[in-house]
Amino acid sequence: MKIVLYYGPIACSLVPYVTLTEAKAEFEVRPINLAKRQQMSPEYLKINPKHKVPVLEVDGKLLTENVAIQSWIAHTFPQARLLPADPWQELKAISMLAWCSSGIHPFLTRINAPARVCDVPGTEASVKKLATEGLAETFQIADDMLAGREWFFDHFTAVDAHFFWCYRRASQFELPLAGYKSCNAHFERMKGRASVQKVLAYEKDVLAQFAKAA
Ligand SMILES: N[C@@H](CCC(=O)N[C@@H](CS)C(=O)NCC(=O)O)C(=O)O
Repeated sequence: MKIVLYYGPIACSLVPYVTLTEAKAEFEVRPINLAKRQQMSPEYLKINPKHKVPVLEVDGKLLTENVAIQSWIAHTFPQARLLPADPWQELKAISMLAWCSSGIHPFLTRINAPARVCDVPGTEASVKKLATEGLAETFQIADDMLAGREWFFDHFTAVDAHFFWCYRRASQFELPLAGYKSCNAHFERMKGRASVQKVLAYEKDVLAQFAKAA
């Protein structure tokens, strides 16, 4: 089986990189330079007309959306236990993945690119403020969920990888995160995993390659 991951540094394609690594899958990575708008190139639009990373290619078949990609990885490599075994708990985990994708990620996008939401001059600060408030609410919910626990479920799952990316992205915007004690402990725990250390080192290399090519 040939697995290819279309990956952009900093972006949420970090999540399948982590879970594929946790699953000990062999995979090739094709870096996409989002800063240079490579996702809008005619070649990439054939791969994903939604011009997003991640895309997972499996024996020539293309899969988009982290929720689906995480489910595929978890079901293809069951020994990695990336989703809980109990069917109800598995659905709870998929619900959490969907929340990361559609409940948390959009606030990060608004903070990163407020003009994508509203291009009326002078509204940028307001878009960011509202998104920051929305994000704070999601982090409080996550903080309550993580209180007294190591992981969102009773062992590490894909949900931990997805939430880690959300939290890391928020930390890059220098938002006030100190109060989320359990999220911060989870963040540090995640940084201790070999899979996360691997992707962060890889991200550094790719960013250096992109800078050299610029
Ligand atoms: N719902 C998608 C979101 C993917 C997404 O928004 N990716 C961003 C990077 S984090 C992207 O590729 N943006 C480029 C663009 O919008 O042109 C998922 O969960 O996979």
